[in-house]
Amino acid sequence: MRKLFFLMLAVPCVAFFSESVFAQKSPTDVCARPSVGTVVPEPEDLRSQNSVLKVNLTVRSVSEPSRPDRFCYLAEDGSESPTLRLHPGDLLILNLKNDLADPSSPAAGDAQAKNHSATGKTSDPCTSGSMSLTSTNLHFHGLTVPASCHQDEVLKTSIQPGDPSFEYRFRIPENEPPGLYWYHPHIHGFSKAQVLAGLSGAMIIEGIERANAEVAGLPERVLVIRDQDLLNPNAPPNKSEPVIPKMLLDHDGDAANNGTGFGKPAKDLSINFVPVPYPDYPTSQIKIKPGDRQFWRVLNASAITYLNLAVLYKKVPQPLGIVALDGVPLNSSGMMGNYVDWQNHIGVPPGGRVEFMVKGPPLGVTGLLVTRTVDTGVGGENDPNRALASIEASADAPEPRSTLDASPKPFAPHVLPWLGSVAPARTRMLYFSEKLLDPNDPNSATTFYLTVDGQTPTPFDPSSDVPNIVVKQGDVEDWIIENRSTELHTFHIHQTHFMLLDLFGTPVNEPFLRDTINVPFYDGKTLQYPSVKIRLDFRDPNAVGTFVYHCHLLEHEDGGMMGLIRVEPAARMQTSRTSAAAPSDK
Ligand SMILES: [Cu+2]
Repeated sequence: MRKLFFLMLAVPCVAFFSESVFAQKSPTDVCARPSVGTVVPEPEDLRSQNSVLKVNLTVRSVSEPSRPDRFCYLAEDGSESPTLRLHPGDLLILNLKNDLADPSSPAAGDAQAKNHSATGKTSDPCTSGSMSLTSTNLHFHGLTVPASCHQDEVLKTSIQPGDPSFEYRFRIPENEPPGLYWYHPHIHGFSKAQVLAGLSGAMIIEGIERANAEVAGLPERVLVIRDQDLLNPNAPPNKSEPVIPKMLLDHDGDAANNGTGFGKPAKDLSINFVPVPYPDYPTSQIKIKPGDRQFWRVLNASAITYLNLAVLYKKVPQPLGIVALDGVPLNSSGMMGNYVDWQNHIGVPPGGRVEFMVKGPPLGVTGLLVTRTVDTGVGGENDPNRALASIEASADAPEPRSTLDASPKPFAPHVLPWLGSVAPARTRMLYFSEKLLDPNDPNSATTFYLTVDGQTPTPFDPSSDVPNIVVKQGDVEDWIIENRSTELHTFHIHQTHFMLLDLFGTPVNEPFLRDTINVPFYDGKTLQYPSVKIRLDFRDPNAVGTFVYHCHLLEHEDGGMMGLIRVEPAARMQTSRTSAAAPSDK
């Protein structure tokens, strides 16, 4: 009840918010962002034509005094972070130009670019591996496309300022599930800074109405929720908050979780770039026709913020009909008919996506899209209750730009047996852990580990080519992932999806797929560490290659909470097995 009490107060708070404090006017148009309190804009849609989507994106940045740095993906039409829309089987050709300048030294980017051309030497972006705040690359989160250069390779691929435009070119697999995916940089050590500053965009594989006819004909709305450094870091919490929050900082320098659901958040949130800043959270606006049924496709593109979304009308949580998680329809096992999971709140970890049906409020009622608090553990960041958008019903509200096909042709049934029915080739154990530089100082620097049981905990080493795990393409594996730290982590693996089997050792009934999963924090009391057990699918030949699994809290990933996996072609595995160096592949 206490949570709802706060949310009731969130709307009146808008009246107290002072224009001058939150003024967003920028002296420059580079990476321009909408103002606080404005209508949530729809990202521009770039759609494939004749089975090809050709996109030119430029990565730019701007640094201004007393504002968080802004980085952006700029399309040729001037739009930022467009939504890339393709069908299974379509070809994506994305040319990425790096125009980044180092925010800590405004001229540095230019200087670097000049050096580059002056020496005439450009390192090959495919093999450079040179990663800095001004290097960039792209990860296509959720897609099962090969981890090779110009496709979805992030270990060596690094594009520098001054490099010519870099071409990403791959075909969306015919069997890629329809749903919400996303693109973002994956520069080791700098992912958090780049994503916090705004580098992320949605990608939609079309045809979800062909997978689940319940959403056929619905207007669709893409909502990208990002986090950013606090606009008002020194402001005290709003007086309406019912508890006095602790103002402690955690070892990462963010507001520490105080477990109350209130207080200063570690980061501000924005929704389609409309900021909703602490401490008053003046809401952005979503306009909708009264009672209109819509399909909302929500991406948590935050670097470190967990979401727990709810829609409230007259303070009552509304039913949200979940159709897909992490880009995969919930009914993709083929055994569930037009399954819809009705919930009144939905947790979305950093990197996760949720796609659900929601009905607009009746005329005269203004609803709220909120995120409820997430308890991230004593070592975690504070993710308090806060409003994101007001949902305003009006008869003349414009329809969203895009509507799903009203009479879809169903997809052909899957060729491969459902993952849940395949026996795993082996079971592995991994664990998240953290180590303080000074065990007696909780605010000292932390090293982050994601370790295969039996190996020595080591932060991810980008210069090492030795995989922690070697898998044979065609296999299905079960992994148990423990959390031995006092904060929540989100496991993510590239190139494939997985199914959740157990939580805390108790089986769960989840006949669907994810690509991010929370692993609950250790509270120091239980006899066993919290764990999840997942079943991973390495049957797709596109998964062959070397790629990563990691925590999707980007400061953890940047800090070393990442491991290397090599998926070997089914045939080669037989001959190279004796020489395989991977310690885990016993
Ligand atoms: Cu983590």
